Amino acid sequence: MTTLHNPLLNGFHPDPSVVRVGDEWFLATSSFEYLPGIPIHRSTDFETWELVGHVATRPGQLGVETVPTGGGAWAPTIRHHDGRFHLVITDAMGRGMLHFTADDAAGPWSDGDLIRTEDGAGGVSGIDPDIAWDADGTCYVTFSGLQFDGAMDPNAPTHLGIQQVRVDLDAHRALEEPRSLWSGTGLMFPEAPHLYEIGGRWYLMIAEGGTERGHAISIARGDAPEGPFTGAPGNPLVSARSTPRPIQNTGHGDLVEGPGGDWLCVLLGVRPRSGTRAFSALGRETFVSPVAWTDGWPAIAPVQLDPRSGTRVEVAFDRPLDDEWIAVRRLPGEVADLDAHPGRLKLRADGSTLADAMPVFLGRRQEHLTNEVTVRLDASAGVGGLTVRYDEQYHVDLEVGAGLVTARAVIGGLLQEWTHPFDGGPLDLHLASRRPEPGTGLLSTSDVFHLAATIAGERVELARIDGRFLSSEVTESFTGRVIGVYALDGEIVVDRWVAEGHDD
Ligand code: 6LW
Repeated sequence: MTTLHNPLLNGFHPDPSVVRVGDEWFLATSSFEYLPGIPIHRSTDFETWELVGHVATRPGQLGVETVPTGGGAWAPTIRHHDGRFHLVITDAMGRGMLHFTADDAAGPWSDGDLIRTEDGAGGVSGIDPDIAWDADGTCYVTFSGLQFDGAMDPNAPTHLGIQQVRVDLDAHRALEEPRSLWSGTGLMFPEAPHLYEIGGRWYLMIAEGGTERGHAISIARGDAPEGPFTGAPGNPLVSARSTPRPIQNTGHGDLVEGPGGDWLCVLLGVRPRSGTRAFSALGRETFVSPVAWTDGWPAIAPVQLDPRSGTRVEVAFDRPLDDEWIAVRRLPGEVADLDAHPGRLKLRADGSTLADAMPVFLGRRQEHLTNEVTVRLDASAGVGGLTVRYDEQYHVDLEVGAGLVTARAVIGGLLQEWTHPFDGGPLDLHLASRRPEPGTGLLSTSDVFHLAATIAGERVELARIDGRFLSSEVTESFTGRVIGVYALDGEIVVDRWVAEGHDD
């Protein structure tokens, strides 16, 4: 029996899509404005997952260099057909709806082709594309008809429901105008469609209700890939709405046959902490739940929280960076220099700051709710530090330079700083997320940041900052916390990175 740990992928890994190839499973998730983009994890037992590569590892595969915060790589679908891996995704406010292929899911992947409309004038307009083939080899792209029109009102965007086109994949061109399909039970934002042929029937599974607390998964079935589809009597199959479950916002699922032939559903969720509002510090993560079939309909069990034991990651920068390192709208290799000082990481400032679209920043997803990162850093020749970020407007920094160690909270337009004199040289910076002290009454929060530095052998705590301000609810973010090192002026050198965390 497979042990299903949840989270399946810790840290911000939303919008999961999974495909089985023989006795291997490959799982793709969204990456938004970060590069490398679209991480691919692999497993042979659905318990242990290994990051084997990314789809977007070269400039130009995605157009994230110019996307606004939260744009970029939204919601992939990964499939395997005729011996090749296929991945479709919308590069939101970037290149549009793209199709990538690869012989090996670990890469290299193709440059990505825009899926054009029937008249070839532009790209098919929508998000969350799915790709499926019928027995004749006809290719169906089914997607959510959210329109990124210029006057898009985020609270009332133009949404055409679930749509579908047949596509000539050689020409990357739709063969028809988009057709509307069954679009759920009437909840808002029908999206994340996936089309399956199972047991001689065609199933259309979607998310609806929005990716927040009302998120849900619903399904319909029909006799043909283009429908008509009839909704399941038990819809929604999944939702945590109005429940006290520790995993909320469950939705955006993908079905797959797991080890031993049991069906599974991977889906996104969050682990909010605090009172009735609660705050999801890490953003949307990937979870998994068993599926049981009855009378030709799937039933998906509520996601059971079963976190793995904690982790410790130690990086000495004496070898190439591993694939977990990410940068904002540019590749890590454009900001990280491992050659200038062998065994050390150098970041050279380029005039950008953390408020800019392309900061000199190199980070990793925060994967645990209780977590501490320590870096040994030398800012003798510049200004820089360690930060946990959601985006340009929401980050908490520990900075060294100009004779000071500075703790800083940037929360929307608000800024607060705490300083401690420092006479230079290498030092250890500590950025921790800890559970809040047991308080009185109902008021609490997700976690508390503890910002400290070891100066002259003594650990000095500069500040404690409420962690709610860096949660997906407060920041209105699709991503999650990313912890990394950055340079603002001159150059900084990092000797060691140690990240330890657990989910107790
Ligand atoms: C994704 C869509 C969604 O494309 O958010 O809210 C988008 N739901 O399914 C980014 O995760």
